[in-house]
Amino acid sequence: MTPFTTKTLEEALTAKLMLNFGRAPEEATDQEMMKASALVLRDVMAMRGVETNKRTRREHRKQVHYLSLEFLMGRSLMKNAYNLEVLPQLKEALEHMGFKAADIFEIEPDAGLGNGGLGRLAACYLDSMTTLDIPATGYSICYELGIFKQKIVEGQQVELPDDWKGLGSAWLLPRTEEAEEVYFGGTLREFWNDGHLHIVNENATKVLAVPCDMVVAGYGTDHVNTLRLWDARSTKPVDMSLFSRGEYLKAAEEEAMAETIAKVLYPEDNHYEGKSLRLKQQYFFVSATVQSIARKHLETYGTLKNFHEKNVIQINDTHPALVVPELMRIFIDEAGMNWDEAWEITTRSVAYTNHTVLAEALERWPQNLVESLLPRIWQIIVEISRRWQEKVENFYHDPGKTRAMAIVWSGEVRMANLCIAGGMAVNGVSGLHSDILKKDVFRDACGMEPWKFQNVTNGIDHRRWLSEINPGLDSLIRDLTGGDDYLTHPLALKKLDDYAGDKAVLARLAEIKRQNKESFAAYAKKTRGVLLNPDAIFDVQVKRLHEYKRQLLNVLHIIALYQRLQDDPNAVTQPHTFLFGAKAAPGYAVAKRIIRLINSLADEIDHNPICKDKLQVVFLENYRVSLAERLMPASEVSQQISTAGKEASGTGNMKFMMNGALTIGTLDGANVEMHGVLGDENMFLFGLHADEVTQLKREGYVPQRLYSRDDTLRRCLDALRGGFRDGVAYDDLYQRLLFGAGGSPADEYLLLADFQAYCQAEERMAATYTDVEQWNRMSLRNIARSGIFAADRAVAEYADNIWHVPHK
Ligand code: 26W
Repeated sequence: MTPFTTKTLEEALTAKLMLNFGRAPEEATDQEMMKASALVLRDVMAMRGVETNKRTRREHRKQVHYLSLEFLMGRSLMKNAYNLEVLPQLKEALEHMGFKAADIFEIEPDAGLGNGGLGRLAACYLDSMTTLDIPATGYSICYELGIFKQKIVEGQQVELPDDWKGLGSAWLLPRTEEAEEVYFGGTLREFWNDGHLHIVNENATKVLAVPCDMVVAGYGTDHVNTLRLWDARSTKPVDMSLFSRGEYLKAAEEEAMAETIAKVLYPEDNHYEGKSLRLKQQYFFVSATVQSIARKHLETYGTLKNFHEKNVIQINDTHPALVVPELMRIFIDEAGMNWDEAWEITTRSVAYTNHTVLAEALERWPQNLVESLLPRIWQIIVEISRRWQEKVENFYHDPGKTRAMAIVWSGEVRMANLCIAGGMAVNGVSGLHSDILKKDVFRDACGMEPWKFQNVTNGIDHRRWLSEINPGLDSLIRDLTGGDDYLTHPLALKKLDDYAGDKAVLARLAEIKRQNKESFAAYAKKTRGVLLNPDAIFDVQVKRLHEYKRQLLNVLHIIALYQRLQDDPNAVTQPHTFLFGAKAAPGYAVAKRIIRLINSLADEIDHNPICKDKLQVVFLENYRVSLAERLMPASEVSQQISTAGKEASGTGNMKFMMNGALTIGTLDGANVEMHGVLGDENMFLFGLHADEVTQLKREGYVPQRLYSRDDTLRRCLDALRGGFRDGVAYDDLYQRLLFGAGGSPADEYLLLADFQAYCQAEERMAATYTDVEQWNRMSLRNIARSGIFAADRAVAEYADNIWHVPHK
């Protein structure tokens, strides 16, 4: 039901401007208008939230709690207006009141509370859980600074703080009355009372966790959910009078801790650092969350004994793994349960999603750190570990397996094993990834408890990533499928397949892409001063910068193309623009070098007249959700070229596909499922398969052999080594590929092994592009078959197979 007409919305905005900012519409700034719009929509959602909560309590509905250290929400104004079905009214009201709607949407900062895939997935799932009427809450930290802003200065990445809360906080509702206290450090004192052993934590540092709630609207429903972001505060301001009582230092410590905990999101993606502040963040948000869930449960049911029947806690990778001992602590220390009962309830409440198989991303906390920071939690982990180990020994009688499955081992706490032991389900995020978990990474655990291991292939919010950001395509789909049914039934996109032979439809699809390319080019020109040629293929690789994602392989191919063009200026007839966007973790030196290389190459090509209107490379600064929203509709080629077996799923791949881009990819992650629905004929597959990668490494991979054997490759690598016109040499990258460096083997990610196959795939792609009709047909089929990659499907699978909650 639409909550507003244009007129009533205008009235609400006017009232909001006057009440909150003391302004009449004609005096208000864009910022004030953006805030007023957010507040008006927030009011509607908050009212619906009251109803949703009442119903959940009244009907004793089971609730999902989605815990993630990252929620990469991006912007919310257009999204919420879309979901509330008032987007046209909002645009009209803004224009009528003398504002440019596009400008109002544009000034909203991205809520960048995440790094990449894992964080964006959490945001998409929140939308689907709400749309499917599942009572669900997301939990994370209200970071003061989100993912850093990236500037490119002289070709290199510079990180700037992302102070998003000024305008971004318009969506947040602080709830001081629901604050929780979280305890760090201190010493344990045990005593017996009433026949029970009691444990109290003395001299602990106390931090107050204050929820800042962000209400989330679903589409086509009045159901709303909440994203609860915990802010850290000290319980009381430091008081000099405490000095005489010797409590001053404690108070100062509490204040310092409170100020740092929620300060900044860790910008490492797929790389574990082991910093104590990160562990504090994890426990802070886990403890506050579990206490808050338990408190509400007790209010409704008066007991925690049925906790698992009414709650399920989904943990997004191992980062919130401390929920397992924290639940045990609350059940035992606060509710007085015995170990077995507490364990039974815990292990029936928690489920764990794994998002990476990279060894360097697996969390292993030093035992000393856990012990000193979280003494009671440590005791509980030790007992969990002891019992688990006993179970493993009794099952396998094999010391090798005992070691592999151990939770506490040689001075470390292995968080993945803790999650497997303490949870009812473990899932990977694509078919291939889940198989690798079962057969390799968690083989022994799967052998003992096979029923726990599942697959849920990732999905994306297709309302945001198609309908909202690509209105041209949205209206074509509505015309062809007879309405907006696809918004809630994404498989309805399949109907598009019937038009694969319809020239008029294909022409219209081409025209939509053309328009989107032109508007992206206009945006790039306005904001970055880069001139993009809309006649060129828009060939895009956007994702975090990581060696396994092989941006460097893309670069090697571009160098080869560039060299071919120098030999023969007529070698390239179809203009080709390669677009990159990627943030590198600030401490990841190699990734930063690759960014610089891309910029060096872009500059070289830019200055060579032979390349004019033929070849162009552009590095898009500060890749983020809102930039992706502009880019996806304009993209024609999607680069998904990770070393097979390394990318758990990928979700960017799905966004491109839904917007009609064709994929050049390896059989990795969800590309495998894409291939399953598209077949060889609708994508450009290349390269080694996951098992071939393993085998090649086992046999001993010698990239130098490829270097000496392959002239094109050798010439490419030599050019890379010497660098380009800016005088920066890339001998370091050359050395890494041919000889290895810093402990990593030569060409760890097999770029050289896949180089020829990749070049051939690029050639097949370029040849297909010249057959305009064929290209558009393939594009249409990609859109038609992308329905299974909707987050609605993924969330429904979680609900049916893991959470056991009903849904729409
Ligand atoms: C502890 C440091 C750290 C930080 C983040 C380790 C690991 C991570 C994430 C798990 C990395 C991540 O975002 N993984 C991505 O998750 C996506 C959603 O499932 C997948 O689509 C990507 O393939 C995977 O790389």
